[in-house]
Amino acid sequence: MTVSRRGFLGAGGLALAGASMISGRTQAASLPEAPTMTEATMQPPLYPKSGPDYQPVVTLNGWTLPWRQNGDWKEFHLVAEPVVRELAPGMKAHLWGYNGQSPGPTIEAVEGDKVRIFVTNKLPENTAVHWHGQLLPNGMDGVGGLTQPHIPPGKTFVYEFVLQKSGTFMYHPHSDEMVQMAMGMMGFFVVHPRDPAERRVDRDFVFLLNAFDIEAGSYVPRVNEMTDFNLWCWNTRVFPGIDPLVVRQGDKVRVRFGNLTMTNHPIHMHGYDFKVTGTDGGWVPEGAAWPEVSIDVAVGQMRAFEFVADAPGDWAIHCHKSHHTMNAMGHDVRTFIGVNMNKTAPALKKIAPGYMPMGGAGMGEMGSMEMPLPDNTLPMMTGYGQFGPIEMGGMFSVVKVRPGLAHDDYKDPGWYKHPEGTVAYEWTGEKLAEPARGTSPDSGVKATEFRAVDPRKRPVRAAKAGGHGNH
Ligand SMILES: [Cu+2]
Repeated sequence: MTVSRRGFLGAGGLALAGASMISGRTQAASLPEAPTMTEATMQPPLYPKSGPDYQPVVTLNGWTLPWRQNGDWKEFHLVAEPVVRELAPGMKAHLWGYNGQSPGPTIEAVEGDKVRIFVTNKLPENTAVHWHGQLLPNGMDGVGGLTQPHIPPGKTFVYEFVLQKSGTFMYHPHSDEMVQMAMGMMGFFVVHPRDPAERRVDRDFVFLLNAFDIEAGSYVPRVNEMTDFNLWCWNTRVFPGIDPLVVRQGDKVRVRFGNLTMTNHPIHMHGYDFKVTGTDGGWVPEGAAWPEVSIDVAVGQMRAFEFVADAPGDWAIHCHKSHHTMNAMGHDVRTFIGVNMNKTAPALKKIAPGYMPMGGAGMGEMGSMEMPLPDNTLPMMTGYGQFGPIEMGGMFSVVKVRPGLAHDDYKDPGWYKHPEGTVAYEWTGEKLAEPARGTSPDSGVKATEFRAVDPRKRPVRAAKAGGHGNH
């Protein structure tokens, strides 16, 4: 794990604090260290060294926040601060986050734990942290102005509460919330059951859905945007920058996600049906878990689903809103499908030198196109698989199910080697007859031009040809 130490106290100080058995606030006199992460790559799961056993989660392109045990209390230290986050190779964003990254580190603990979370504010404005979904004393709920004073720049506040139940939670600011969430401030919070056998899985993946509006060539999101975002992210990453979900064949797998964007996302996984087993309100009773292949997650909600990974392969997992599997795209581009661009291009080139005709046969060609881009932006769709460009961006990744992996091996295993005879293939046998619908019998117009014909003129021509009035 690449964790650099901020050095709030040395190793000696840590041992001294750990040995102290004084309970309550006086113990908080010494701050626990606040580790920071400098990389956007997935870090290995953090196995518990004491207390009840559990299968730790892995955070896509993220990490779990180390803690210290201090008497009865599990102590964490979050630092709210400006960060630089790589969204995918080729683009970095200047955001706000926690402990070096956006989103912040995942907090993991166990049902019944007493947690003490220090929050240091290194932002240029007030902040506060809300523990989304947790049952806690009102004054620990983190709503600046309502349940506590805002945390001013440079100050550290302490949150203390007992984890009432296991499940899937988030944390995010409740202080200048619109700006601070648009700047990337959020994190995952997982509470494991006290009984290690309860709801046990072999792999447990977590990520947050977030969205940014960053103009091509710039670094800072436009925080006032409400609908027209151009970067649809999982954990502040876009495809092909999102980690694959690497799974050992036969494993029981859980995927949990929370939605902190301004719209809903139907998350769809290929190759499997799965059971929806959790919401932010808690676990779905086992007999009531329902089957899906897509599960919509509304704004502010979380969902968890589970499946047994019995089918090996490279299975796509993505948001089913097709605009959300695109990177920075202009939404004011006109549709040219069916237009014969060879006819219009010469005229357009006269007024716009360098104009490139495209879109007449769809936009898939953009997946393989290498065009000069401004600094610090990403192609609209990109990412290559073993058979060519995948033509995706944004909220897209791959569940890679492989036999024989070690139980804690999350390394990308490369592309799936398909057994012979199991890949869709080109028909090379007898040539098929051309379908009769290829031309219009009345006009003689070629199929490629057909839809570009002015429809107002067609009845006239049809009448001249006679007979076929019934198209
Ligand atoms: Cu979506």
